[in-house]
Amino acid sequence: ILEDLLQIELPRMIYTKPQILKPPRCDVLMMTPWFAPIVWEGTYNSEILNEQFQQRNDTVGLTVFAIKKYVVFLKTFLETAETYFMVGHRVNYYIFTDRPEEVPKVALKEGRNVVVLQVQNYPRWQEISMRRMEMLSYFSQQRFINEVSYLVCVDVDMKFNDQVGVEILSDLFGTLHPGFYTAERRSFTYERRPASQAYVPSDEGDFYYMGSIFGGTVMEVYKLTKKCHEAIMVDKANGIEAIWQEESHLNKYFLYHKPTKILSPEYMWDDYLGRPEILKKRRFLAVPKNHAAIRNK
Ligand code: 2GW
Ligand code: MN
Repeated sequence: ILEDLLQIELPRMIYTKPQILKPPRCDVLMMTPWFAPIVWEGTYNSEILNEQFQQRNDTVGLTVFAIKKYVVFLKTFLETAETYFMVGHRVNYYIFTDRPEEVPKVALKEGRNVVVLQVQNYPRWQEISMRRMEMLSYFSQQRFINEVSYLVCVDVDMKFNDQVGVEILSDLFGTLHPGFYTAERRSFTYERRPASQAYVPSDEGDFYYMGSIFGGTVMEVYKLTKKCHEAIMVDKANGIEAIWQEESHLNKYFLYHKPTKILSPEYMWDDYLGRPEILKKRRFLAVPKNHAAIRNK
């Protein structure tokens, strides 16, 4: 990746210059203490980022699980991704499902493909959610490593509502949970039982990250998903399940493997939280679901 970057030469571009004494945002944190950017509207220039990325001719993999009834979310998910996700770049959608015949046919733009990966279903929903870590690690080394540079791993009960582009890409990225970005450390819903591998003591923690969107290079996603899966299996052997399943393990992982970029809640919003002033865009939105109807067999 470093070699690729060294070969990039930008064309002449016209844009307003960065202002050292006028930061683009004064209302939000734009950088972590370990120098990872936090991505907010207004803080980056898509033209520059797109030009740099274009020259690398990389493909981005978007992974999504649609097990059992959750196939109903695929149509809107894919249609809105075609409009807003990595526009102008190469994209592979990897759809993990137990119902391949129910994957809708959606018109795709050039350079974009759907790959359906048949996987088994698990009776417990907690298991469906957690087993994503196992399947992502398996397919990362088996397949993704040969096909894409970056992976973006998301929930399917979502829709794109504004641009989500290459500004999110980095070696390892996580996303601020929209319900906790202003919260104190003690109210983060980390796993608090020392018996779990996901345990985080009350005097540690940077942010509370949401499990519904994370990613990075295939190698970093492989390491993350493998480690989380192994921790989940240790918990299982010990008869314990983390409070928020794989999201708890993800939070533990990010505490000790700091993400190199962090997405603001623009990239994971839920309208029941309203429209705070700091939120200039709602790029990726939770789709309201009828829990009773959709979740039971
Ligand atoms: C079925 C019953 C109850 C809960 C989930 C499911 C289910 C989930 C399912 O029948 N089929 C299926 O494909 N899933 C996948 O798991 C699907 O990709 C879905 O988006 C994902 C997580 O389940 P979801 O979206 O219903 O849970 P949320 O929106 O409450 O997700 C948060 O919490 C989860 C763990 O409890 C995960 O960490 C998730 O990443 C979080 O966003
Ligand atoms: Mn969800």
